[in-house]
This record gives sequence, C-alpha cells and structure tokens, in this order.
Amino acid sequence: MTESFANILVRQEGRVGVVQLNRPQALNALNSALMAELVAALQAFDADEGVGCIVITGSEKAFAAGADIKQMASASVVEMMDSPFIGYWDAVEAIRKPVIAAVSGYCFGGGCELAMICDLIVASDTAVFGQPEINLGIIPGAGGTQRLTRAVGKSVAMDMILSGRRINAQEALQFGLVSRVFPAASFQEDALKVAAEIASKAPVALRVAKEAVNRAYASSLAEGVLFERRAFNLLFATEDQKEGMAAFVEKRAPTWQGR
Ligand code: DAK
Repeated sequence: MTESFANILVRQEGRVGVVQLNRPQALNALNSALMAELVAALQAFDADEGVGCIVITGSEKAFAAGADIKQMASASVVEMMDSPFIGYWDAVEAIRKPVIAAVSGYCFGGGCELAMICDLIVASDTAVFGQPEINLGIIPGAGGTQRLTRAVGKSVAMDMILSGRRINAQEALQFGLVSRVFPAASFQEDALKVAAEIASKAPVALRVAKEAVNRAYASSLAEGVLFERRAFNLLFATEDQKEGMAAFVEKRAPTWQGR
C-alpha cells in the first residue's frame, strides 16, 4: 500500500495486513478523518490477494478511547442523523477477509464497538473494555447495545452499559468478549501469530466461514444451518477443497490457490 495516512500506520507482515490506529495525543479517539483512513486501508487489504488476514491494533496504552467526544460535543440531532460517520463502521463490517482486533490498554465506547465489529478480539493482559457513554448522557451508537449483549449476555451487558462498568482482559475472556489474552510483553507478536495462522488457510473457505458464522447473528438457527449447508457444498467447487483433501491423503502440506 503506497497511500500515506495521518491517523493510522499501515504495514504488511507476510500475509497479514496491519492497521495501527495512531492518534496518540487523543488516545486514538475515533474521529471522521481516522475512520475514513481506516476504511481505506482495510478496503485496500481486502482487495489484495497477498493478504489473508487483517489486524486492527492501537498503541500499548489505548486501542481507542472511544469516538471523538470533542468532534461530536456540539452536534445537533439533525447533524448526527445526517452524519456519514456510521457508514465507516458499516464499511468495516463489510470487509470480507478475517479482521482481528488486537487490543491493548483502553478500549472504550466506539473503540469497543469497533473491536466487536471485528471477527475476533485478542487482548493484552493490560486491556480494559467499557461502554462509558452513559457518563456522557448518551448510549452506545455504533452497535454496542446489540453486539455486547450477544457477546457477553444480557446481565453483563446491562451492567457495563447502564453503570459504565469497565472490565479487564481476564473478565473479558471469561465473559466471551475476547478469544485469547496474551502477556503485555509478547502481545504484539502473539497477536500477529494468530493472524498469520488464519492467513495461512484457504482464502475462499475463510471468506465463506466468516459469512457463515456471521449468519448466526442475523438469522434463526434453521436459516443459519441451511446457509451453512449451502456454503459448505459450494466449497466443493473450489480447487482448494480438492487440494486440501488430496494433501491430507498424501500426508503433505496443502498449497492454496484461492480459487
Ligand atoms: N474523545 C476525544 N478526546 C479524548 C477521548 C475521546 N473519546 N478520550 C481521551 N481523549 C483525549 C483527552 O481529552 C486528552 O486530551 P488533552 O486534554 O490532552 O487535549 C487526551 O486524550 C488524554 O486523555 P486523558 O488526559 O483523559 O488520559 P487519562 O489517561 O487520564 O484517561 C481515559 C484515559 C481513557 C480514562 C479518559 O481519557 C477517558 O475517560 N476518555 C473518554 C472515554 C469515553 O467516554 N469514551 C466514550 C466516548 S463516546 C456514533 C458511533 C459511535 C459513537 C458515537 C456515535 N455514530 C455512528 C453516530 C461512540 C461514542 C463514544 O465512543
């Protein structure tokens, strides 16, 4: 990627595309400029055949301390309704490749909502999650009331959203919000290893698997199982399915073609 950005750092490590949120003076608060750059970088990685998995991360101190309070403080209701801001979150959700949120430090408000839009969250043991919008006289505005409830259940979600309770990395693991917690000292490498492992899998199967798991949120069990069955059968039209099964039988590593 040759584009240069003011609010994010972008790099590629093997088949992993990494986007690092980089507004340290505001603890990576998510303003429109940062979100526009994030979406541009994610879409570029999504279109790049050399990338199999994408990581969104922040600094050691903050993944993101929320949407930018200073940017929205004086907004009117009509300005909020007309704002293209929510479109950035929708665009993150529309990325087809697996996206990992690698969270260290503060992960609050819109930051937590951004992490939950990602396909999985891995955390440093320093991570702290929260939806503190109630302290500003508002509620989560980028899906937090819905995704947090699905992730951790009603009681914990209500607790966090109504009281502004923060939870640490171990609690987030226990409640099912994050999939793995790593020691701060090795967190960056550990998160990249998870991403590299995913990036090494068959690209079409990854994309279809992501779609199928996401169906579990958006449909009844019966519809979701039907979707999975069709998606599963579809993969038998790919060269990668033939290669994966042949490699198993021949006791060798598969070579994926992404088709
Ligand atoms: N926005 C803007 N600036 C922020 C910020 C934020 N969310 N969080 C921190 N900063 C800025 C601080 O103002 C400070 O800037 P200066 O005063 O130095 O200029 C700098 O970052 C360092 O922050 P602190 O001095 O406060 O640092 P501490 O270590 O003492 O405290 C903290 C760290 C994370 C506990 C604290 O900064 C904090 O409580 N921050 C606010 C957390 C918060 O309330 N987050 C939720 C924001 S509301 C929407 C979609 C989504 C949303 C809204 C609409 N639509 C689609 C319409 C989401 C809303 C939110 O996220």
